[in-house]
Amino acid sequence: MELKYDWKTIKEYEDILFQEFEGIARISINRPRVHNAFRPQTVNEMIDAMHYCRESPDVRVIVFTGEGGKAFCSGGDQSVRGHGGYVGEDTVPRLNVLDLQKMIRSIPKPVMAAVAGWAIGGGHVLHVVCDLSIAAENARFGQTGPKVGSFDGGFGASYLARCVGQKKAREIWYLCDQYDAQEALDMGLVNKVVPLEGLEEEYVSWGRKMIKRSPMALRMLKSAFNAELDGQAGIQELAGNATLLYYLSDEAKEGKEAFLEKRDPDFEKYPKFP
Ligand code: S0N
Repeated sequence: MELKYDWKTIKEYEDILFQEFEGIARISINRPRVHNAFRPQTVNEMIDAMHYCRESPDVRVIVFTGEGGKAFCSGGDQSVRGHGGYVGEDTVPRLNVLDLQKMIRSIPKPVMAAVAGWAIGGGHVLHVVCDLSIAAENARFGQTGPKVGSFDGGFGASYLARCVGQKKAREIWYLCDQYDAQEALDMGLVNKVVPLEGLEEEYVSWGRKMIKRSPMALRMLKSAFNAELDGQAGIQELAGNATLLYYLSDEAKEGKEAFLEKRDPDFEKYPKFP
């Protein structure tokens, strides 16, 4: 599908497009022949793009999507599924999509999924772990694990259950049924449904809105939402952000300066809040 906005390529890859427009990074799986199934290389490319997104102050919001309008992602490429994982050129079986899931969750910037067509299996989990999901009217969602001999017992089960509730999450996994965009909206699996032709405009509009919001407030909120669910790893993220804010304060700087000047720190002059 022709894009409406003037997206500039950040870096060329084989399996994905990685583009930028007005501070929005667009990571799009470009394997439409297999409904954008991912092989280890696809995932490695997305991980590389996410490293860029994390480091670049110019990237404020990320959107994951898929080329072709018929699929967001159909999960792990079954044709390269080997003994113990998905096999790439190095012949090593991997489940590297789990690393990507963690990156999506921990990057301190909002990540959206823009789902047109199929979001199935590991491709479904990919949209689930994003902060926000916008679906085109042709989107179809589902897990296939127990049908094709796999399962995702991590975010794919527990975070899905947090989104749609335990009963519905168990139904999705146990039955391997497919759900249309309206059903997904009704069960809280996606934030909004729009016509396919309006999907790009919608996620750009959401991106523009979030770019106007305080980056630090969004960062703190994301880690706060994660902390409630992610145990010690979640608390570590939230606490890391608290440390970042503390480092910005004069009180924290006094500690460092006193050490370098070989004197006792004077913390008395800093405000004591009730
Ligand atoms: C998406 C479906 C329902 C679409 O059906 P439709 O429209 O009838 O199209 P098809 O004719 O089936 O597909 C068109 C072409 O695309 C190929 N294709 C589609 N999906 C895949 C795929 N996942 N891998 C490889 N090829 C795919 C078709 O073969 C067809 O090609 P041609 O024309 O040449 O025959 C339907 O396509 C479908 O059901 N697809 C499979 C969905 C699926 O089961 N995905 C895998 C699910 N599992 C995972 O994703 C695991 C992810 C993972 O890495 C993981 C993570 C955490 C923990 C564990 C795991 C784990 O691997 O176990």
